[in-house]
Amino acid sequence: SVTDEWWRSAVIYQVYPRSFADSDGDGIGDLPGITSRLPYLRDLGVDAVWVSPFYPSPQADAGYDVADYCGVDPLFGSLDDADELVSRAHGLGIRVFVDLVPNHTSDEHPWYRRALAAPPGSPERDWYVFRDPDPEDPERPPNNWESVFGGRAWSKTPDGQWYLHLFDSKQPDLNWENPRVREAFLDILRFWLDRGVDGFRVDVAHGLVKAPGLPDAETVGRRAEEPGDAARGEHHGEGMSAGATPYWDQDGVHDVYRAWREVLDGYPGERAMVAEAWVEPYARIARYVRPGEHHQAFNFAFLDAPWRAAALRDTIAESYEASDPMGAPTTWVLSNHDVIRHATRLGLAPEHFASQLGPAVPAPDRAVALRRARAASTMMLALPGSAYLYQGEELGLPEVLELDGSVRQDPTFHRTGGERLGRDGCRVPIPWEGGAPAYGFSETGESWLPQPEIFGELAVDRQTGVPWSTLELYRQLLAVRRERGLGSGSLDFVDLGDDIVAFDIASPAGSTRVVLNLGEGAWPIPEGARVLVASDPSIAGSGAVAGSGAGAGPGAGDPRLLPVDC
Ligand code: ISL
Repeated sequence: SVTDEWWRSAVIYQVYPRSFADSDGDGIGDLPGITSRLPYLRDLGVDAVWVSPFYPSPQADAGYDVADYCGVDPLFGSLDDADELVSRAHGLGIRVFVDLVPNHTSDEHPWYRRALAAPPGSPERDWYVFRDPDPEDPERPPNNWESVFGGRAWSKTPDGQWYLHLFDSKQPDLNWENPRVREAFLDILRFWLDRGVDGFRVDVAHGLVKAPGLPDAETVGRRAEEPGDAARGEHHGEGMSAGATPYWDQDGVHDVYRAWREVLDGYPGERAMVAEAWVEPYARIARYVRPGEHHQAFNFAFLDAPWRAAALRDTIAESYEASDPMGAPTTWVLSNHDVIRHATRLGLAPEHFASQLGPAVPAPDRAVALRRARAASTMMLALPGSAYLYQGEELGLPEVLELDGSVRQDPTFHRTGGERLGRDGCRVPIPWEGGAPAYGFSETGESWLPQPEIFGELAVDRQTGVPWSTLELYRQLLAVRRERGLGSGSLDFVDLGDDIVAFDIASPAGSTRVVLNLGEGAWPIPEGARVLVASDPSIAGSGAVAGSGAGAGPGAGDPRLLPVDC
């Protein structure tokens, strides 16, 4: 339903177009595929979808290399298909965010082609970050910056100048000092807002503006190479915090977002934007969300939090504390298209959590990881604030770790010669029907990445209507969240012992207790309480949803979480 500031408590579902549903049988998902599955998302109970990039692109980074911000890649359909998606979604009460990629374009974008064709020093080149090489050595780049995907952040052009790319060499960084770049993006915002989209997910929002003079990044003081640091260092290391890195989180970037916010506010219907800013500490993110800028920013704190009660409690408490000055509640994220799916991650040792971009990850015990993932999701969807879901997490899909190098497409894998595994394992196409070719992803049986057999068991049709399936758990969670007003409630921790994360949420619908038990013992169900939903049948038994659930005993070590109606 359309309420004031809907985004404050919204559940927003990320669709990764190439892997969601394929309508034309080429093995790559597309916009008509998404549209055909919108009723599924309505039944799941989400408020909005965020659709990852579907613009014309050479697909060097799965569409995060945009060659035209105002079009649709034929791979995914047409502009008419985009319009149809938005209008059908709206008809079902689902809002739509598109993904805006302002830090860089594709090297096949006409702006970049024009820049390359023009001489050094020309206005055309000024759209990007071109620089002469190190004066002492033309073979050395202008500074020591490194690409997030591995290797240096500069590549040489045929005329001897170098261009900056914080990501792949096919993703040249735009020059946000150039007012023409700024104007161009205001037009892009208007283009999509005019077509009816409800807002934007802003890619690499902490990038864009670079420190004047492009000074070397300080390498001293960065943590030494602990396991998992390869990835962690990119977005969680000291190097990222408080403006210390000359290419992240510069003060000047906020002017950009203030101008964008004015554009959004000029449209009816509470359009919104969410910042993807990998910045630490989390309090620093408040600067992206203060009034007049983004409505939300992703809170990635759960992606790092080890499976320990104290760590989870701290993560929640710190997130609320940090979001206080934001003027908006926090968001919650357990999975997305860049990280290890939480139905695998939560079974790994913490040093592997951030190693999506790191070397091979050992396969965890799937049952343990899934049980934890279901408990974590139950907790997340009960937390006040806005929650982001990544397609397939509602099926309990694991990360696919065993993909052969020959099918991997993430530039990270290729840029590092396979040293970093990359992100393909969380991007394997969604299984819709357990018995169909490509598990219903595509009628022809084509799939751009091979799906493992376990995907057949986890297919949507295999879980629909099945008690205790992960899909039914998510449906219940979203229903309970809505009925109990959890997303907009207020939270108070309850002390039920060291191994239990427990809190009460007060809302106009009443008080709801949420319990995540990581220990061995039982926890007391408050007098007169009724278990509304539980992540684990071994704990609440058949009474978990409607019965009394009294005396529900724990399975040894079973993590579990039961919102309880008090
Ligand atoms: O993937 C990461 C960690 O697992 C990050 O370093 C990620 O590259 C970074 O957070 C930015 O991500 C976004 O921009 C990238 C794109 O590859 C990602 O898919 C996108 O989410 C470049 O556009």
